[in-house]
Amino acid sequence: MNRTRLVSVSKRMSRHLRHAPEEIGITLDAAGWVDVADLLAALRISREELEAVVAGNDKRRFAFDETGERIRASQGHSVAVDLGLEPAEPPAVLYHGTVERFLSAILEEGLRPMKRHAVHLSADVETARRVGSRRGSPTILVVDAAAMAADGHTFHRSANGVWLTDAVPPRYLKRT
Ligand code: HQG
Repeated sequence: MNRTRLVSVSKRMSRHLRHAPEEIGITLDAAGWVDVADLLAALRISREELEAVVAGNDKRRFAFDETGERIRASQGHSVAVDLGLEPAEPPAVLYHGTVERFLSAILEEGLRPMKRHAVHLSADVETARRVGSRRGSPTILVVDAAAMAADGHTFHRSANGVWLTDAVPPRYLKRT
């Protein structure tokens, strides 16, 4: 499968496995899973193509279950799903890449999940920079995850290594 096709199928999968399953007539279960057979039929792709997209995806956005018969997005949903992740001890600091135009709101009200289920945080600056770059010249915020955890905030780590938390109040945020 060439790169253009790979990216295009991946984008369709992100859209339908995170935000709009009904657009292609599929239903996600409570944990976000869909039967592979249903997804293949809905996207009109083969199992080999699906496997190429899952394996070739730069962020490992999708994961099969242990049977290989179901698939889901590992994070990023706006539809109601409970990924069933165990709470995890975060590293002392995490990073969030955003853009200047959101900064005054963020520093005033903290990071909010906006349309997604959770605030997405990165374990390294490089990843946060890439996340921020999607919207323009990136600004990196440092999150005092150790203090948040000590204060009782819960963190989860998605299957593809993204750190998730409900919200980050402004007192835990610092500009780099
Ligand atoms: C901003 C991509 C104003 C926040 C990425 C961000 C990530 C606020 C935007 C994943 C705010 C939400 C998630 C507040 C947060 N006031 N703006 N209080 N709180 N924001 O896309 O973190 O490629 O929902 O800074 O790589 O950018 O899709 O979140 O700019 O991992 O797999 O509101 O999505 O992954 O945007 O990105 P998003 P995000 P995928």
